[in-house]
Amino acid sequence: MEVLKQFLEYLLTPSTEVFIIGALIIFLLPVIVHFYIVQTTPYTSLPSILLVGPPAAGKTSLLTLLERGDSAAATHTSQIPQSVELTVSDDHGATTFREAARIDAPGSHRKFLLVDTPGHGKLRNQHAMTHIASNTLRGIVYMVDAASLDDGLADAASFLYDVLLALQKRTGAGKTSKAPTAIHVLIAANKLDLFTALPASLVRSNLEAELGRIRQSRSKGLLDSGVGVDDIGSEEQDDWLGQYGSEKFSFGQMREFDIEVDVIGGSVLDGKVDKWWDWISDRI
Ligand SMILES: Nc1nc2c(ncn2[C@@H]2O[C@H](COP(=O)(O)OP(=O)(O)OP(=O)(O)O)[C@@H](O)[C@H]2O)c(=O)[nH]1
Ligand SMILES: [Mg+2]
Repeated sequence: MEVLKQFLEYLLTPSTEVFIIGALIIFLLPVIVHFYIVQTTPYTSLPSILLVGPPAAGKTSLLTLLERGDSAAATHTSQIPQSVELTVSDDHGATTFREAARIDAPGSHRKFLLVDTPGHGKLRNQHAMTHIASNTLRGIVYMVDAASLDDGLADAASFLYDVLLALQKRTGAGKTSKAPTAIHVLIAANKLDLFTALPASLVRSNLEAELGRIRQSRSKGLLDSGVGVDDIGSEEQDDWLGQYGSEKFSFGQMREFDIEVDVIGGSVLDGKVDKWWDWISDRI
């Protein structure tokens, strides 16, 4: 009892030590509580949609259009990836991107990240591949310029081949343990406002044909060396896109790897991007 009384007396007598200890508690407690809360809440990262494709397809234009909700702004060649946080409404199809850009009240809607990557040959693989490996990825929008596909077909298809093969390997790798979520790919045929633009169905068939040719030439070294299809090891099979040994390539072959490919036309310039937006909303 005596000890307690003395201690209380000591506390209540004004002194420098007591003052300093009191001040420390007052200032440090909020900081400690803050770090405690941050540590215990699980880190939640937003689902993401990756925007890839050859240079000047209109990726950055689409990003700015969706971000602002009105007209697209002028863009220039991207050198670094750029991402914006966007919002989709919970009742799918009910909200256009214009309405979604104005949602600010909390309610039945979800946020996601749209990641724009540079299309330049020297930069694109590194950026695209890091994002494909990320486990927040929900979908890939592969944008092509449908008006210049005749000239750009080889380039557009070879990058698409790399992206699809990376996805195929990602699914394959998960077979042993927990399978990663299926990733859907949207081939956005942009610039349909131009009269030279190919319709989505032709963009699809041209890309499929070119992907088939690329697959053939990448495996040519093997086939020419005289080994039969049966003798080829599993390593070579792993680098084959789609159904192994098939003659023609079609996007339907990717279903075996849980990859669904859709081709939808549109135009960023005319603001005709609602079908793409609906596709994105369905993935979030
Ligand atoms: N006619 C037409 N032009 C468009 C459309 N969308 C984009 N463009 C133009 O295409 C050019 C390239 O657009 P960007 O958005 O910079 O292309 P990008 O895919 O980001 O290109 P990189 O950053 O180099 O990979 C710009 O001059 C745009 O104005 C469209 O729907 N129609
Ligand atoms: Mg860009």
